[in-house]
Amino acid sequence: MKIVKFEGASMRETLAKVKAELGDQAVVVSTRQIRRGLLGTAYEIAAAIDQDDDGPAVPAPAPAPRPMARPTLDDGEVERVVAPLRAELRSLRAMMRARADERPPANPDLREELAALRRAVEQLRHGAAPAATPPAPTPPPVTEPQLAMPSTARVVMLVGPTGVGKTTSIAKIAARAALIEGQQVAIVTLDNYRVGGIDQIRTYADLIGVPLHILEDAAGLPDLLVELAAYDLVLVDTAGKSPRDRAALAALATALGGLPQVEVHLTIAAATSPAVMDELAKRFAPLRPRRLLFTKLDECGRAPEVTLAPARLGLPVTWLATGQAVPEDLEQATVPRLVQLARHGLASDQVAA
Ligand SMILES: Nc1nc2c(ncn2[C@@H]2O[C@H](COP(=O)(O)OP(=O)(O)OP(=O)(O)O)[C@@H](O)[C@H]2O)c(=O)[nH]1
Ligand SMILES: [Mg+2]
Repeated sequence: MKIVKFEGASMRETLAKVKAELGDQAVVVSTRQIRRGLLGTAYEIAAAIDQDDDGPAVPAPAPAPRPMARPTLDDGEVERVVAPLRAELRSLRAMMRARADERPPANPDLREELAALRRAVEQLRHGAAPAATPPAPTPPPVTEPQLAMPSTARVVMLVGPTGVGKTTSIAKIAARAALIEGQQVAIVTLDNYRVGGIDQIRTYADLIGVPLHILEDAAGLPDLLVELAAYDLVLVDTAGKSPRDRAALAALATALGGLPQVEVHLTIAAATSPAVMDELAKRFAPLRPRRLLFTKLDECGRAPEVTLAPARLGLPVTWLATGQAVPEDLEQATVPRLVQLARHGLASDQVAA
């Protein structure tokens, strides 16, 4: 495997260089904006390519057989393995309790995860050897709400309060899809009244090289989506809504009522308090959000709400925005990552690095 770095004036140009030199088999491993001169910027892409001269690919070695169960473990060893499981169990229990009264948890995957952890702790207490790694959770059925779930729709709309990072997140998602994954992407904005709102998204669309459609009125969305049917991904940006914007929210809800294909993501800053998150979920409920997108993880320490809110609101998390840089500061949410951020925050990455 060889890693080669390329530079260019734009992402598109740099990507073209990667393709010209390494061909279609190259895999982009990182992208970043770099400074050139006092005011100039350029883009750097690191790409990886398999090298033939490394010799023929050898099949991966078969996984080592699991160690045989040992009859006993000393107390310290049991404690070392049990402690993180016990903490996990506690946080899952707290999550369950927060979900509601005495009813059994509605989410079967949380229930399964909890049961698996309980079994693991019991096993260790009774002297069985620990598995090398915790048992892999069974893949979740896509119809049930989970803590984390990737976006599955062709049309994605971000909604949420003012200034939370909707437009920046749209730019990050668009840049990754268009420039790294080679998808045909279009951006639509409904943010037509805020001064500078259109300029901001237009700048991003021009830089990424994707078309931007400005909609005056949410009622035009169904026709526009028909027009954009050939695109792999259509990202719809909306204006932040204050509680006074009830009319705009109602108009958008009406348009969305006939567009079940639009996957609405409620975008919230990770440091938002549980009470405010619940209030936002209520306010945006008419838009029927199907996912959560957490932003500004770089601005908070521990972020317990990134695991608690999805369980409480019944909405899985798609993406996590971890800073202002486009397109770097965006991650696909996974359950282990959410648990890590909930417990230790983003700063723990630097400690671990
Ligand atoms: N620190 C940090 N800042 C962010 C993040 N995402 C966005 N921002 C910044 O937050 C500010 C507002 O971002 P926008 O993308 O314009 O927010 P918006 O939700 O589109 O705002 P409105 O359209 O006014 O509702 C900008 O300065 C962004 O650079 C993030 O993950 N971390
Ligand atoms: Mg915006």
